[in-house]
Amino acid sequence: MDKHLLNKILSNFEITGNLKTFKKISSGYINDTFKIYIDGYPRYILQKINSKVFLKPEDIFYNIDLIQKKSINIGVTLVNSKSNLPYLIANNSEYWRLMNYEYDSKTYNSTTDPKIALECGKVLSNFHSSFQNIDLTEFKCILNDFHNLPVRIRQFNEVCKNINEETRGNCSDLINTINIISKRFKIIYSSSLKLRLCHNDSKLNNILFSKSKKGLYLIDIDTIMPGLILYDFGDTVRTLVNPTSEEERDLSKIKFNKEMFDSFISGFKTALLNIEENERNLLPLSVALMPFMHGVRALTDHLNGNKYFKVDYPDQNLIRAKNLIKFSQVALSNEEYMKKIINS
Ligand code: GN1
Ligand code: MG
Repeated sequence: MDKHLLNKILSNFEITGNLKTFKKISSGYINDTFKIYIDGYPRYILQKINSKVFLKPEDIFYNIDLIQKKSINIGVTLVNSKSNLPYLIANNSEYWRLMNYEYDSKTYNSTTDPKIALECGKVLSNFHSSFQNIDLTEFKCILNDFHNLPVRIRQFNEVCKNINEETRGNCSDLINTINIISKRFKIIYSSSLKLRLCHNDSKLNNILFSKSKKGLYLIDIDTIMPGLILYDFGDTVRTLVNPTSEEERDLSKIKFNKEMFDSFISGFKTALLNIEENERNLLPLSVALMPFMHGVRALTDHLNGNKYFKVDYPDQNLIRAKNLIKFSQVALSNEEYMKKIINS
């Protein structure tokens, strides 16, 4: 994206300052993200929303607006465009948004620091506590069946029907593993669990920290919609207790760091969040569910020609799928341990 175009986009937002420079942020598999420096200081995050994924981007802002109307502060602040909307529509169909950049903040792709785990626990339980009594009926569903595993498995099976023998051969171990493990999660989708307003993408690198490692808030507000606490709990924990990222090819590096889990739970218990018994019983399984579902989605996309996730090289979705499914297995073998800590 060239500087001229980004400048033009920015000129439609209510901002001050002169010399603007841009840095593309490469993490993220969906949107295009840029850090904006003004007079040498990082001041804003500019994003172009992926309209192939988010078919109704205005629904994202509708949900955020509802939250703000209830005077709940989620941390992220959107800058209004000159038409007084929290986004800009450019070239008829491109949705752009601008957010304030939290000065001196940072994110982690992976860490083994228990202090970070403790803070993640606090940030996640505070996020959920603030929505504890919110009326969900008004919120829009941003992405249908986003974390519906049975639907994701159906989509995966559909794609598998159409692959050639060579591809099937290359992925057969992974496909078999998926078919075996997927049964483990049936209990989640047959339980009647409380619907809550969820972040739905609460992985470690979507949690913002101060320089002194204090957890600030969750960023990446695209998928805030009703869901299960399991989705958020599982997504934060999978990225915290695994010392390596979901891009790692060397599967022997994928581990379950118990100290990180313990620390996360200590933080998670600090907020006054009411977790119901049937939710609590399934929290450990959610730590396997989320990487499993992301892995199935990544493999589906790989077999389908990488149409959904942005890829930097042809096998990226396959590498992620292998990594994520492997971590799911590791999490399943730590289910009893997690139960013990959660109930202690
Ligand atoms: C996508 O682009 P990013 O990293 O925010 C995806 C999430 C996955 C994540 C990584 C809308 O999020 O569900 O957890 O990749 N978001 C969407 O696996 O599909
Ligand atoms: Mg996201």
